[in-house]
Amino acid sequence: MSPIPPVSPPASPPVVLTIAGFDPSSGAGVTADIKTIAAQGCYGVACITALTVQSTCGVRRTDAVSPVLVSETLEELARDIPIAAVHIGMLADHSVAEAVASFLEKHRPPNVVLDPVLRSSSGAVLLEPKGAAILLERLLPLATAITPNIDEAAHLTELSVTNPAEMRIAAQHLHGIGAANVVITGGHLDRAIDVLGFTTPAGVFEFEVFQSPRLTTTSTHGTGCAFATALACHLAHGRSLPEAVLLTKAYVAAAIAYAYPLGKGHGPVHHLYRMNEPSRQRARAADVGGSSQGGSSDHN
Ligand code: PXL
Repeated sequence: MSPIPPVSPPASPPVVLTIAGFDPSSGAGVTADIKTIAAQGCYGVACITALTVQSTCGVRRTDAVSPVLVSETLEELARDIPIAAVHIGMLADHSVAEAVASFLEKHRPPNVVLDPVLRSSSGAVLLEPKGAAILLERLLPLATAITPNIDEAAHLTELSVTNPAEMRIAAQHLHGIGAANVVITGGHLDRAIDVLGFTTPAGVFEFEVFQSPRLTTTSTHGTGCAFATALACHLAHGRSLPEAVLLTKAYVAAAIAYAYPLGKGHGPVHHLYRMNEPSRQRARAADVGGSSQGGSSDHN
């Protein structure tokens, strides 16, 4: 009988850190982000910046976490685990934004995707104006990419942002104030148009426009979080920005298309829709039946 070969541990996936608020309905915020991260084949760790009281019907209340707790959480994670990418979502107030900025300035983690979350779609303030100033002055220059939607782009640039031409101008403006790369998401337009302004290896700021049909649905809660978090994951996998945006857009479109009804308001997207794909179900059934050689190495 041949000896049993030593079992080597499986390769660890890239670790993606999400720094964001807690949405108890798990459509947005850290619990949604962990699902998005798992769906891209990465391992998610999280630092909660704020608790919110909300459901699919809207945000009722937000309470920022103590900035000391945020700093200690980030330092604890950074001491222990190599971080391949960071997603930054809701920051709630300026003291939390400052704690996050100090962490980024000290550790300079790679692949930082900054989603400038200012308000919920129900209109609740998710970052007060003093916090937005910190975001622009200290976080934006440290981000690999910033992912405002058209409303956030208009707010940050004080420009009108209602069509692809204005999206380009706003992206150029954000680049001018220190953003290396900018993705303005236009899910609110007639077609789902995203404009990527990115710095080429030769140092030139170029544009690429991504278009897809607009999906008619009420399951849109957390699409911004899913987009920014999936983008961080694709960068963690080593993909270029244009490729990462393309893959991210496809993921979010499918997560919207596969969403199931939940709650009385705007339901969540189906972050883990890939678990229901027939080929994966067959692979899992084969695994359970013991007939497989150990299953697929595909994490998605
Ligand atoms: O989608 C923006 C957003 C981000 N993070 C948290 C939220 C929301 C919107 O409600 O609650 C925690």
